[in-house]
Amino acid sequence: MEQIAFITGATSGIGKATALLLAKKGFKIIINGRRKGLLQRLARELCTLSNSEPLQLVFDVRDSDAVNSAINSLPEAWKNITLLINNAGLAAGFEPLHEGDYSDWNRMIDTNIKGIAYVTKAVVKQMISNQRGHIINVSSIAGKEAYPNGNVYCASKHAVEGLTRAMRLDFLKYNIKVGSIAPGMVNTEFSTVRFHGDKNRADDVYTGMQPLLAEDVAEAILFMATRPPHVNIDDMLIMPTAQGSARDVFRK
Ligand code: NDP
Ligand code: 8X3
Repeated sequence: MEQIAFITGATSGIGKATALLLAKKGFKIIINGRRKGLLQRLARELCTLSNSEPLQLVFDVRDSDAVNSAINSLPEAWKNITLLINNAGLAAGFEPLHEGDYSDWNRMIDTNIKGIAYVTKAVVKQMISNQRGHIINVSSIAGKEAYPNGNVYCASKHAVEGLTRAMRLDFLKYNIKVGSIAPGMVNTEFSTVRFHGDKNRADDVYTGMQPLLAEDVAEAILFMATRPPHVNIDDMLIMPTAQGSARDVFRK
Protein backbone atom coordinates (compact mmCIF):
# COMPACT_ATOMS: atom_id res chain seq x y z
CA MET A 1 0.00 0.00 0.00
CA GLU A 2 1.20 3.53 -0.81
CA GLN A 3 3.04 5.29 2.03
CA ILE A 4 3.01 9.08 2.22
CA ALA A 5 5.32 10.66 4.78
CA PHE A 6 4.98 14.29 5.84
CA ILE A 7 8.09 15.67 7.53
CA THR A 8 8.10 19.07 9.22
CA GLY A 9 11.39 20.95 9.40
CA ALA A 10 12.94 19.17 6.42
CA THR A 11 15.20 21.96 5.18
CA SER A 12 18.06 20.84 7.40
CA GLY A 13 19.44 18.28 9.84
CA ILE A 14 17.32 15.36 11.03
CA GLY A 15 14.28 16.27 8.93
CA LYS A 16 16.28 16.48 5.72
CA ALA A 17 18.15 13.21 6.37
CA THR A 18 14.84 11.49 7.15
CA ALA A 19 13.22 12.77 3.95
CA LEU A 20 16.14 11.46 1.89
CA LEU A 21 16.15 8.06 3.58
CA LEU A 22 12.38 7.53 3.43
CA ALA A 23 12.34 8.56 -0.25
CA LYS A 24 15.07 5.99 -0.93
CA LYS A 25 12.86 3.38 0.75
CA GLY A 26 9.91 4.17 -1.52
CA PHE A 27 7.81 6.59 0.57
CA LYS A 28 6.16 9.52 -1.21
CA ILE A 29 7.40 12.59 0.60
CA ILE A 30 5.85 15.89 1.69
CA ILE A 31 8.48 18.31 2.95
CA ASN A 32 7.96 21.43 5.06
CA GLY A 33 10.07 24.32 6.33
CA ARG A 34 10.15 28.10 6.19
CA ARG A 35 13.19 28.43 3.88
CA LYS A 36 11.74 28.00 0.41
CA GLY A 37 15.11 27.89 -1.40
CA LEU A 38 16.35 25.01 0.77
CA LEU A 39 13.08 23.11 0.29
CA GLN A 40 13.41 23.53 -3.49
CA ARG A 41 17.01 22.28 -3.36
CA LEU A 42 15.94 19.23 -1.31
CA ALA A 43 13.06 18.59 -3.72
CA ARG A 44 15.56 18.37 -6.59
CA GLU A 45 17.73 15.93 -4.60
CA LEU A 46 14.68 13.81 -3.77
CA CYS A 47 13.63 13.74 -7.41
CA THR A 48 17.02 12.48 -8.51
CA LEU A 49 17.12 9.92 -5.73
CA SER A 50 13.70 8.37 -6.07
CA ASN A 51 12.47 9.51 -9.44
CA SER A 52 9.37 10.90 -7.81
CA GLU A 53 8.64 14.53 -7.11
CA PRO A 54 8.00 15.47 -3.46
CA LEU A 55 5.34 17.96 -2.42
CA GLN A 56 6.75 21.16 -0.91
CA LEU A 57 4.80 23.00 1.79
CA VAL A 58 6.38 26.26 2.88
CA PHE A 59 4.86 27.34 6.18
CA ASP A 60 5.68 28.16 9.76
CA VAL A 61 4.36 25.51 12.16
CA ARG A 62 3.65 28.29 14.69
CA ASP A 63 0.99 29.76 12.41
CA SER A 64 -2.21 27.71 12.86
CA ASP A 65 -3.94 29.39 9.89
CA ALA A 66 -1.01 28.60 7.60
CA VAL A 67 -0.91 25.01 8.87
CA ASN A 68 -4.64 24.49 8.25
CA SER A 69 -4.60 26.15 4.87
CA ALA A 70 -1.65 24.01 3.68
CA ILE A 71 -3.15 20.75 4.92
CA ASN A 72 -6.72 21.51 3.82
CA SER A 73 -5.58 22.28 0.30
CA LEU A 74 -3.49 19.16 -0.24
CA PRO A 75 -3.98 17.78 -3.76
CA GLU A 76 -6.09 14.61 -3.84
CA ALA A 77 -3.05 12.38 -4.50
CA TRP A 78 -1.37 13.64 -1.31
CA LYS A 79 -4.32 13.71 1.11
CA ASN A 80 -3.85 10.28 2.65
CA ILE A 81 -0.75 10.93 4.72
CA THR A 82 0.23 7.67 6.43
CA LEU A 83 3.25 8.92 8.42
CA LEU A 84 3.61 12.30 10.12
CA ILE A 85 7.02 13.20 11.51
CA ASN A 86 6.77 16.22 13.80
CA ASN A 87 10.41 17.20 13.63
CA ALA A 88 10.44 21.03 13.27
CA GLY A 89 11.91 22.44 16.44
CA LEU A 90 14.69 24.41 18.00
CA ALA A 91 16.53 25.55 21.07
CA ALA A 92 17.12 29.28 21.45
CA GLY A 93 19.50 30.55 24.11
CA PHE A 94 21.59 28.85 26.77
CA GLU A 95 21.38 30.88 29.97
CA PRO A 96 20.07 30.29 33.47
CA LEU A 97 16.36 31.02 33.64
CA HIS A 98 16.73 34.43 35.30
CA GLU A 99 18.84 35.63 32.36
CA GLY A 100 16.60 34.12 29.67
CA ASP A 101 14.99 36.03 26.84
CA TYR A 102 11.18 36.15 26.41
CA SER A 103 11.33 36.00 22.62
CA ASP A 104 13.59 32.88 22.74
CA TRP A 105 11.11 31.26 25.14
CA ASN A 106 8.13 32.08 22.95
CA ARG A 107 9.86 30.70 19.83
CA MET A 108 10.61 27.40 21.56
CA ILE A 109 7.20 26.97 23.16
CA ASP A 110 5.33 28.00 20.02
CA THR A 111 7.40 25.78 17.71
CA ASN A 112 8.22 22.75 19.83
CA ILE A 113 4.85 22.35 21.57
CA LYS A 114 2.12 24.30 19.83
CA GLY A 115 3.57 23.51 16.38
CA ILE A 116 3.19 19.76 17.02
CA ALA A 117 -0.38 20.23 18.25
CA TYR A 118 -1.37 22.42 15.26
CA VAL A 119 0.14 20.14 12.62
CA THR A 120 -1.15 16.96 14.24
CA LYS A 121 -4.69 18.30 14.59
CA ALA A 122 -4.72 19.21 10.89
CA VAL A 123 -3.19 15.95 9.64
CA VAL A 124 -4.83 13.41 11.95
CA LYS A 125 -8.39 14.06 10.72
CA GLN A 126 -7.72 12.15 7.51
CA MET A 127 -5.84 9.43 9.43
CA ILE A 128 -8.89 9.01 11.66
CA SER A 129 -11.22 8.64 8.72
CA ASN A 130 -8.79 6.14 7.13
CA GLN A 131 -8.43 4.28 10.47
CA ARG A 132 -4.73 4.17 9.73
CA GLY A 133 -1.71 6.33 10.44
CA HIS A 134 1.53 6.79 12.32
CA ILE A 135 2.82 9.89 14.11
CA ILE A 136 6.43 10.21 15.28
CA ASN A 137 7.36 13.22 17.41
CA VAL A 138 10.98 14.28 17.65
CA SER A 139 11.71 14.82 21.32
CA SER A 140 15.20 14.92 22.88
CA ILE A 141 17.30 13.72 25.79
CA ALA A 142 16.22 17.17 27.03
CA GLY A 143 12.70 15.72 27.23
CA LYS A 144 13.87 13.10 29.70
CA GLU A 145 16.46 14.95 31.77
CA ALA A 146 17.14 18.54 32.72
CA TYR A 147 20.52 20.25 32.45
CA PRO A 148 21.82 23.63 33.55
CA ASN A 149 20.83 26.45 31.16
CA GLY A 150 18.40 24.11 29.36
CA ASN A 151 15.33 25.37 31.29
CA VAL A 152 12.66 26.32 28.72
CA TYR A 153 14.05 24.04 25.98
CA CYS A 154 14.00 21.10 28.44
CA ALA A 155 10.46 22.05 29.48
CA SER A 156 9.35 22.17 25.84
CA LYS A 157 10.78 18.71 25.12
CA HIS A 158 9.29 17.29 28.36
CA ALA A 159 6.02 18.65 26.94
CA VAL A 160 6.64 16.79 23.68
CA GLU A 161 6.93 13.57 25.68
CA GLY A 162 3.67 14.33 27.53
CA LEU A 163 1.90 15.28 24.33
CA THR A 164 3.09 12.06 22.70
CA ARG A 165 1.70 9.91 25.51
CA ALA A 166 -1.61 11.78 25.52
CA MET A 167 -1.94 11.66 21.73
CA ARG A 168 -1.36 7.91 21.82
CA LEU A 169 -4.40 7.56 24.10
CA ASP A 170 -6.58 9.95 22.08
CA PHE A 171 -5.87 8.09 18.84
CA LEU A 172 -5.78 4.54 20.24
CA LYS A 173 -9.23 3.62 18.98
CA TYR A 174 -8.47 4.83 15.46
CA ASN A 175 -5.58 2.41 14.84
CA ILE A 176 -3.10 5.29 14.77
CA LYS A 177 0.39 4.63 16.11
CA VAL A 178 2.06 7.40 18.11
CA GLY A 179 5.67 7.36 19.24
CA SER A 180 8.58 9.62 19.98
CA ILE A 181 12.30 9.57 19.42
CA ALA A 182 14.69 11.28 21.79
CA PRO A 183 18.18 11.89 20.43
CA GLY A 184 21.18 13.09 22.39
CA MET A 185 23.67 15.41 20.68
CA VAL A 186 23.31 15.51 16.88
CA ASN A 187 25.54 17.68 14.71
CA THR A 188 23.07 19.74 12.65
CA GLU A 189 22.22 23.46 12.52
CA PHE A 190 20.75 23.00 16.01
CA SER A 191 23.60 24.55 18.03
CA THR A 192 24.13 27.40 15.56
CA VAL A 193 20.44 28.26 15.96
CA ARG A 194 20.65 27.87 19.75
CA PHE A 195 23.59 30.33 19.89
CA HIS A 196 21.86 32.78 17.54
CA GLY A 197 24.21 32.18 14.61
CA ASP A 198 27.50 31.97 16.55
CA LYS A 199 29.16 29.10 14.63
CA ASN A 200 32.32 29.03 16.77
CA ARG A 201 30.28 28.52 19.91
CA ALA A 202 28.24 25.86 18.11
CA ASP A 203 31.39 24.00 17.01
CA ASP A 204 32.66 23.98 20.61
CA VAL A 205 29.65 21.86 21.62
CA TYR A 206 31.06 18.93 19.64
CA THR A 207 34.78 19.44 20.34
CA GLY A 208 36.63 16.23 21.23
CA MET A 209 33.62 13.95 20.87
CA GLN A 210 31.71 12.27 18.05
CA PRO A 211 28.07 13.41 18.06
CA LEU A 212 25.31 11.57 16.23
CA LEU A 213 24.82 12.41 12.58
CA ALA A 214 21.39 13.36 11.31
CA GLU A 215 21.54 10.15 9.25
CA ASP A 216 21.86 8.05 12.44
CA VAL A 217 18.58 9.48 13.72
CA ALA A 218 16.96 9.03 10.31
CA GLU A 219 17.87 5.31 10.42
CA ALA A 220 16.16 5.00 13.81
CA ILE A 221 13.07 6.81 12.52
CA LEU A 222 12.98 4.47 9.52
CA PHE A 223 13.04 1.51 11.92
CA MET A 224 10.10 2.96 13.88
CA ALA A 225 8.21 3.64 10.66
CA THR A 226 8.62 0.19 9.18
CA ARG A 227 7.49 -2.10 12.00
CA PRO A 228 4.58 -4.41 11.17
CA PRO A 229 1.03 -3.05 11.72
CA HIS A 230 0.69 -4.67 15.18
CA VAL A 231 3.95 -3.17 16.52
CA ASN A 232 4.42 0.38 17.79
CA ILE A 233 7.69 1.80 19.12
CA ASP A 234 6.38 4.10 21.86
CA ASP A 235 9.67 5.70 22.70
CA MET A 236 13.24 5.49 21.42
CA LEU A 237 16.29 7.05 23.09
CA ILE A 238 19.35 7.34 20.84
CA MET A 239 22.64 8.71 22.15
CA PRO A 240 26.19 9.17 20.89
CA THR A 241 28.46 6.53 22.44
CA ALA A 242 30.44 9.38 24.04
CA GLN A 243 27.36 10.81 25.79
CA GLY A 244 26.21 9.01 28.94
CA SER A 245 23.48 11.45 29.96
CA ALA A 246 22.38 14.97 29.12
CA ARG A 247 25.29 16.22 31.24
CA ASP A 248 27.97 13.53 30.85
CA VAL A 249 30.04 13.73 27.71
CA PHE A 250 33.43 12.06 27.35
CA ARG A 251 35.80 14.26 25.36
CA LYS A 252 39.25 13.17 24.18
P1 NDP B 1 18.16 21.95 12.47
O1 NDP B 1 18.26 23.34 12.99
O2 NDP B 1 19.23 21.45 11.57
O3 NDP B 1 16.75 21.72 11.77
C1 NDP B 1 15.57 22.26 12.30
C2 NDP B 1 14.50 22.21 11.24
O4 NDP B 1 13.28 22.72 11.82
C3 NDP B 1 14.84 23.08 10.05
O5 NDP B 1 14.47 22.40 8.88
C4 NDP B 1 13.95 24.30 10.24
O6 NDP B 1 13.55 24.79 8.96
C5 NDP B 1 12.74 23.69 10.93
N1 NDP B 1 11.97 24.67 11.68
C6 NDP B 1 12.35 25.38 12.75
N2 NDP B 1 11.36 26.21 13.13
C7 NDP B 1 10.33 26.00 12.26
C8 NDP B 1 9.03 26.54 12.12
N3 NDP B 1 8.60 27.48 12.97
N4 NDP B 1 8.23 26.10 11.13
C9 NDP B 1 8.67 25.14 10.27
N5 NDP B 1 9.89 24.58 10.36
C10 NDP B 1 10.70 25.02 11.33
O7 NDP B 1 18.09 21.03 13.80
P2 NDP B 1 17.84 19.47 14.00
O8 NDP B 1 17.71 18.75 12.74
O9 NDP B 1 18.88 19.04 14.97
O10 NDP B 1 16.46 19.53 14.78
C11 NDP B 1 15.33 18.78 14.42
C12 NDP B 1 14.60 18.37 15.69
O11 NDP B 1 15.46 17.53 16.45
C13 NDP B 1 14.21 19.52 16.61
O12 NDP B 1 12.91 19.27 17.12
C14 NDP B 1 15.24 19.43 17.72
O13 NDP B 1 14.77 19.97 18.93
C15 NDP B 1 15.45 17.95 17.80
N6 NDP B 1 16.67 17.49 18.43
C16 NDP B 1 17.89 17.91 17.99
C17 NDP B 1 19.03 17.45 18.62
C18 NDP B 1 20.38 17.92 18.23
O14 NDP B 1 21.33 17.78 19.05
N7 NDP B 1 20.58 18.44 17.03
C19 NDP B 1 18.95 16.46 19.69
C20 NDP B 1 17.62 16.11 20.07
C21 NDP B 1 16.54 16.58 19.44
P3 NDP B 1 13.37 26.33 8.55
O15 NDP B 1 14.38 27.11 9.31
O16 NDP B 1 13.59 26.31 7.06
O17 NDP B 1 11.96 26.64 8.90
C1 8X3 C 1 19.18 18.57 21.74
C2 8X3 C 1 20.10 17.80 22.61
O1 8X3 C 1 21.46 17.88 24.74
O2 8X3 C 1 21.50 19.84 23.31
O3 8X3 C 1 17.86 18.35 22.06
O4 8X3 C 1 19.55 19.32 24.61
S1 8X3 C 1 20.67 18.76 23.88
